Amino acid sequence: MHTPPVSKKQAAELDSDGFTILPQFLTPAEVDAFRQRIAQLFDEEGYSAGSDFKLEPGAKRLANLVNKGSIFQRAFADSSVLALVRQVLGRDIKLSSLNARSAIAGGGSPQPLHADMGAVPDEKGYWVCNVVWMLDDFTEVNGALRAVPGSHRSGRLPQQALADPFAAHPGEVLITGESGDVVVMNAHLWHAGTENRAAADRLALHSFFCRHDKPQQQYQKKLLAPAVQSQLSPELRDLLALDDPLNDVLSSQDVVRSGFMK
Ligand SMILES: O=C(O)CCC(=O)C(=O)O
Repeated sequence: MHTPPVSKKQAAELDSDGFTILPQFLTPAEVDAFRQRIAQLFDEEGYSAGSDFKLEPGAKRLANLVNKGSIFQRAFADSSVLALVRQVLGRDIKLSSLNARSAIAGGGSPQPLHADMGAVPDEKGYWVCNVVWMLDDFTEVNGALRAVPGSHRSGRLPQQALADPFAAHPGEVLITGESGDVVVMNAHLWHAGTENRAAADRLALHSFFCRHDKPQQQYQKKLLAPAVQSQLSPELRDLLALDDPLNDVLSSQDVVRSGFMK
């Protein structure tokens, strides 16, 4: 597995701005392999794609990807990415969910500024961190992420602090990049997928992590088939919290949480 090193500057940006971009972190071959498997899954799942989590207007989604191919381990078990996630959340982390999201060309429905899970930091600090794996270029017109640098330190949610979370924010930046780039983001950062005004859909994978003492967005132990679970290494089982009684208590109530989708 090709894992480019992360610089001190990138690590510092994650602290100060709330996100950092890892350029060309995936090889073109890795991007192609992800795209092929995701296209196959969209075909297989048809209209029900994404309904195992939530449907979102303006986007096609796939959920529960750990269960849908070992290829997706690349997107949640990378040592450099995990080091950055631990920089945000502390040592004890787990995967909260692994999903794909394709902003539909001309699909309208931009997202409001939000923090994932509607999460605000608690007395122990940050507890959500998201990693966005660009499988298409993110351009100014095709639904790139917008984010308000530093807002992860506000201790508030956009829906509490802003009159209109859909409106442009004076401090926001557009996070553009190339297919193969990866964005590691403190998910308390106020962020949103923008409208895709281009001619083609725009695809990304989201590996979403949380602190060990919080519920998973998608309870992996329940969602992963026994045959998938039995193939996982001890390290991956640990990341998925498959043998963690605390996680069973926290995550087993079927409450599906997003930052903004009802
Ligand atoms: O795919 C993207 O551009 C990110 C979307 C996002 O922020 C989300 O679904 O929470």
